[in-house]
Amino acid sequence: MNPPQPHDKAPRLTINGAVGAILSLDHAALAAMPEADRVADVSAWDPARRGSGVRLAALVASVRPAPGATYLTLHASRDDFHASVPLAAVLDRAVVVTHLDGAPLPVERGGPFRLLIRDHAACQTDEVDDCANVKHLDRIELTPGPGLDTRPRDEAEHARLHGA
Ligand SMILES: Nc1nc2c(c(=O)[nH]1)N[C@H]1C(S)=C(S)[C@@H](COP(=O)(O)O)O[C@H]1N2
Ligand SMILES: [Mo]
Repeated sequence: MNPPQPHDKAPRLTINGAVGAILSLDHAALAAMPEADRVADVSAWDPARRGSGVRLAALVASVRPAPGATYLTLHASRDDFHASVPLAAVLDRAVVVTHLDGAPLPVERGGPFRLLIRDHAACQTDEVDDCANVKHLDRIELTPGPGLDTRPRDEAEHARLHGA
């Protein structure tokens, strides 16, 4: 891959949809969030994951969700992957992983931003499953009811996705 060109914009995480205020943050802004809103080591949540991040609840609170916003629709434009999960079910148990060893989370690790849900269900067993741990996350959309969801719906689709 070519090195980033000077005109490349720093990646941003946008939170929009049914909100009072749209938020768009780069790595520096996410790193500067209050200590209480950050998770210094996500391996405490999931031993298989590394890095630091921001509590989903803090990001959602900052945008002032509309009363009717009941779902979070997570968008990864990089590979056109999307998942929509009930807001109440994930709000207090998810973190957006933003950094690894002080640098932006690499793409190979699901960066530049990646959702991580604590105690998620196994793939395809629940609305809040491992498949909802969206990598290359660039937009979190608050939606009135379920939004776009391209998670694999059966074993064959799942195998195809992971084998790709
Ligand atoms: N952008 C993006 N995020 C994604 C996927 C994907 O294909 N694209 N696959 C999902 C699925 S089906 C699973 S099970 C987990 C796997 O995460 P891992 O590769 O870190 O184990 O990522 C989820 N997040
Ligand atoms: Mo999955």
